[in-house]
Amino acid sequence: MATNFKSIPVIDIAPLLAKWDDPGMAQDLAVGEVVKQLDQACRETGFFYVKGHGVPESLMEEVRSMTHQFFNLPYEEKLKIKMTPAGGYRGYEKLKENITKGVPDLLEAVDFYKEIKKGTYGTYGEIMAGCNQWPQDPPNFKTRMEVKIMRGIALALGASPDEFEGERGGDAFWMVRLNGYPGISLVDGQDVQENEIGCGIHTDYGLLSLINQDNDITALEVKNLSGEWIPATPSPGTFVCNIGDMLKIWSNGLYEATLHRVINNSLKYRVSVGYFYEGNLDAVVEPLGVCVKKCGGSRMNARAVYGEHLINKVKTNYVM
Ligand SMILES: O=C(O)CCC(=O)C(=O)O
Ligand SMILES: [Fe+2]
Repeated sequence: MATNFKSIPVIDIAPLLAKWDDPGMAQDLAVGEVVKQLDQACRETGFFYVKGHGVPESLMEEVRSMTHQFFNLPYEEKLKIKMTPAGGYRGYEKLKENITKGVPDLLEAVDFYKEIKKGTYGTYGEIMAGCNQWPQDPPNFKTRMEVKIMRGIALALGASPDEFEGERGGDAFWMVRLNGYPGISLVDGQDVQENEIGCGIHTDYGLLSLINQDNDITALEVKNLSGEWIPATPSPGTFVCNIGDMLKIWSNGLYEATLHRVINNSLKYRVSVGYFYEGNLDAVVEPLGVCVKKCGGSRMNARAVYGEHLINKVKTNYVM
């Protein structure tokens, strides 16, 4: 349940990363301290910053800088990797092609998903099959981020560290998205007004999202219980993490998939790079027994198959 949080907590996850595959991790005191903080953040805010993650700041900066370079290219160049439904929704979407609840977003983006072949994962594989379209320019674009925080979150829920692996998330249908938000300046000869929505109000779809955002612009905002928008002010060297819809169900509603939006009211172009750690495409998502028990036996009325949830979203997310 989200609360009236006024700020977003910062969690140093270094002790968790040091022990993430240690059979004794659940008994380790330092890991326990991280797990406690994760639990509190997931319950109260649904958002937190992580530091001590081991990804060098220079690499985070390089990823953002390449993203700026890509969005800076002429439109024709970006169109070379245009996203199409036939290509499994992978590639470049131009400004206002992405819509949230029917309203176009002042956003351009490039989407990557785990690559899958047609014929795998039944109907979900029919729609989401495809290879990623990596830009030729800038070179050395391909990069990866790793996620181990879910093991800490599993412990925080009182489950075993590998609860979200195997048939739940062991073959995660991950997504990477490069987001580009023009500032309040001329876009294609047209003025961008203040408060134009870069990314409309939404929750993320899967387990856990990690956002690497530009250091100098505050644009991401998170909604608290009384409806106030709390800024996720950049904190250099950290990733912003947030809970997705599937984790809300798996946790029986103990953890919140908090609403958020992006408004870039600065003069400068802003980028963010999101890594979305999702369930398996065919994962059946229902409240975990341990979480139902924590809620005194009351079970939230929700069930999903991750692929179905995702496909319902991608089919209505674009005007092309
Ligand atoms: O640009 C951001 O900071 C966040 C974007 C976002 O919420 C998303 O891609 O789901
Ligand atoms: Fe989001």
